[in-house]
Amino acid sequence: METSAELETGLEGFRYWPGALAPSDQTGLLDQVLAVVAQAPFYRPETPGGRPFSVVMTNCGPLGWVSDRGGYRYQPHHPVTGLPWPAMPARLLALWSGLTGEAEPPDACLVNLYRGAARMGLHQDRDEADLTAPVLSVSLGETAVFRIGPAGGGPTRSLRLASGDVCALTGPARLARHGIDRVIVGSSQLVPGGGRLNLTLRRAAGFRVS
Ligand code: MD6
Ligand code: FE
Repeated sequence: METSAELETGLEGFRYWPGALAPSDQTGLLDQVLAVVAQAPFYRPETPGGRPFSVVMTNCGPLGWVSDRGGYRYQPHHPVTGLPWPAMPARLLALWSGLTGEAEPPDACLVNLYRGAARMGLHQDRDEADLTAPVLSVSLGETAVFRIGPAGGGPTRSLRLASGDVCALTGPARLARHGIDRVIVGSSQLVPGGGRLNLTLRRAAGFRVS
């Protein structure tokens, strides 16, 4: 049977759990993410073409996604501090196993912070070694206008991702094109200083990293 998210987007394998995190779970997760940020501060990456991203980023887990003039890749250390990424918070590991049912834990979590006019252009997540494992996305703070469409191009649909919503790209939707058109400033007070946090959990390496 198709889920409502699949019906809305026409994308088999796109999963959406609105309100997956109750308010107390959101603050519990936020505390764990702020502890990550204290160890691994946000920084502003550049595209391979040398343009700064409008979002700032950090990571947790054994591997982190980075972008610079050398390209896109996963690496075990923060590009500015040189330190290993902090451990993946327990709440994220539990969410991954509970919602995806995957036997293997995620080995990378990219943390994006959107403030003001920050956005994310349409892209595919394809830097992971094994493109059969899902990518799970958790939203905290201000509501985002998310856009998603088929891997091969074609019509896109827009969906609002609010604080506590979780979605996943699985199976045939794993390479769907998606991005964030904008964030609705002032729609949540959860994140200190305002904004939206997005956490994307992945299996980046084709083998276990620890
Ligand atoms: C964001 N999300 O929500 C950007 N990637 O800020 C993503 O790029 C994303 O939502 C892979 C799977 C789900 C996602
Ligand atoms: Fe993505």
